Amino acid sequence: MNASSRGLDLDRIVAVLGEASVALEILGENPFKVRAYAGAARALDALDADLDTLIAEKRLTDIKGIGKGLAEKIVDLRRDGADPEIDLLMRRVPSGIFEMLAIPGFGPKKAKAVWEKLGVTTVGELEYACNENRLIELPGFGEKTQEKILVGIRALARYAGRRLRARAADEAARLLAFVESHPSVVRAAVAGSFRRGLETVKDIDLVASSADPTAVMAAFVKADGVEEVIGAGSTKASVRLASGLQADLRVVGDDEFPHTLHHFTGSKAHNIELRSYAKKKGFALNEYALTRGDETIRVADERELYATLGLAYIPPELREGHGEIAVAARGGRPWSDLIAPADITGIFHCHTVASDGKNTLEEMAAACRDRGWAYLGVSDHSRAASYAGGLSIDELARQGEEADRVMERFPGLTIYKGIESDILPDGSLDYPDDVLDKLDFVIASVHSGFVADEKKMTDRIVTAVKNPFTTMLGHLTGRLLLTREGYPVNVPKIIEACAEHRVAIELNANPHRLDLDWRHLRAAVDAGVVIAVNPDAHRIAGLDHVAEGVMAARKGGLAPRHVLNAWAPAAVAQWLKGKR
Ligand code: DGT
Ligand code: CA
Ligand code: ZN
Repeated sequence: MNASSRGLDLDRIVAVLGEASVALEILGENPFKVRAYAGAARALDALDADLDTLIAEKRLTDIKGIGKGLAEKIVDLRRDGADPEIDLLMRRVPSGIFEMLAIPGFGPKKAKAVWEKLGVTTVGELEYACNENRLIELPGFGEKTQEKILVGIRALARYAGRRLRARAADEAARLLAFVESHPSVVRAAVAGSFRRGLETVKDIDLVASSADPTAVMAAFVKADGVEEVIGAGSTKASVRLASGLQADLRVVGDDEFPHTLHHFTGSKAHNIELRSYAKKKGFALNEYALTRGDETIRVADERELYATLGLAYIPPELREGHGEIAVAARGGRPWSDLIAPADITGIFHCHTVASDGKNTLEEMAAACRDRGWAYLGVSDHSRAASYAGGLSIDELARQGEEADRVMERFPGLTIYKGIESDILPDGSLDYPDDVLDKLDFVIASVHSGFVADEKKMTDRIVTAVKNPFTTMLGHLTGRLLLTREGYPVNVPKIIEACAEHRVAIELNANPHRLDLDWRHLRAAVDAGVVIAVNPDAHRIAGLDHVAEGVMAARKGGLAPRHVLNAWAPAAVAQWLKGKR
């Protein structure tokens, strides 16, 4: 028999049978069937006869381990490239599950457990679940396994396309320090989407000035962590780092530096708009220089570049081509008032060992004090979140007493007693009113019962916003960056409801979330909604995510006055009281 052009070759057939066996195991099907598929895959893999001959002579069943049913499937795969029964089977298992199996030490049994017990169906969700300590509770797992899985996931992520900005930060800093340390380098900076504070980045762009670019290039391609040199010319080098990230370095003369830095900071949309604006003003702007007629205009830095063009300085975070040039040209808001990490006066949304956090309330309190913060809003999971150790009414009351004790030990630190309440399917909160009434604040979040119906989801959230006990709305869309789209919701409608009912909106600062997206923040604050930059910390280190959140807030153009936890502590206290 001659296979049609759609038919699979032997290797692919082996792979399909192997995957089918895994799918059967994950679905909990008959173990004999699981083994039959795996056995057939192995037998074909070891085949030394010609497959097409065996098929033509109907001798497939002569192979040990291949029965009549499987022989028919192999014929289908060889002839049509597919088999109906295997297709049906594969459709029952989310494709992300198979990607998980690439994690070392993570087999079908573990995949089955996390899918069934935690609803995890992608590598990204699995990573998130590990970070939230969800795996240690599962039978057959433990702290060590969880840690191993995390290491495995990082290894997998090495060659994926984009990555979280936070994941590139260490390497960006290290490479910048390396370039800056070169004796001939005058100035150097990280550019690109990283500098603009975008939530994900494709690569690391670096720009440097030097009188000896060749020497800088030669050093750069030999830097620690460089695994492969993709290209190296006289002014540009591209390398692949051991982490899988690509890094590009451009080296120019120091006169050109502000222009080159500006160009490679982008964004492309901002660059294109700025060039056409410059042209209208009689200038010509490119990546090396600003000129007017025959005259080359030297600028010391980017500030001078914008000033020369008659524009207010536009910080990198705002250079997205979202109308910022028009604002700067109108002499509109100068962005020197953008929020910075030092403006943060305290934090809300912090978990402890009482639910699924790693540290005690006391440890979290000490960490907040160490960071110079005046208050900590503790909000463990509510009782419906049984998978996350949600608090019973009694446990919540005990945490309140614990908070009082801890506060005595940390004078100057206020602990606001709160809860991260699940928004139940009907939009109600997870405790009776008299329990909620005793709390200082309530974060209402959707954690389960995601539905694809935008209207239903929006109504559910708006119902929670209308609840007089809701103080703020947690991670509004439920997205996980690079992993899972948020559930469909009508964000403008929710913003409107929050404005009307004086509910703050969280900017969840976890680098996987950064939810609400910065692209919506402007509309929220323009409607009068207050934003809370919340770390959603599950351990002490998680508190520092607040810096990522502040970066996203800057991209949204927010000033401290727009951000609840950048207000003076007394104003925060008053706002919370005003809600009640
Ligand atoms: P990424 O890498 O996808 O996270 O985002 P970027 O913005 O870092 O993009 P990248 O690395 O491709 O290029 C860096 C900057 O170079 C970009 O922000 C603006 C500038 N650039 C790149 N291509 C063009 C272009 O075709 N026209 C203009 N005007 N600028 C460009
Ligand atoms: Ca880039
Ligand atoms: Zn949380």
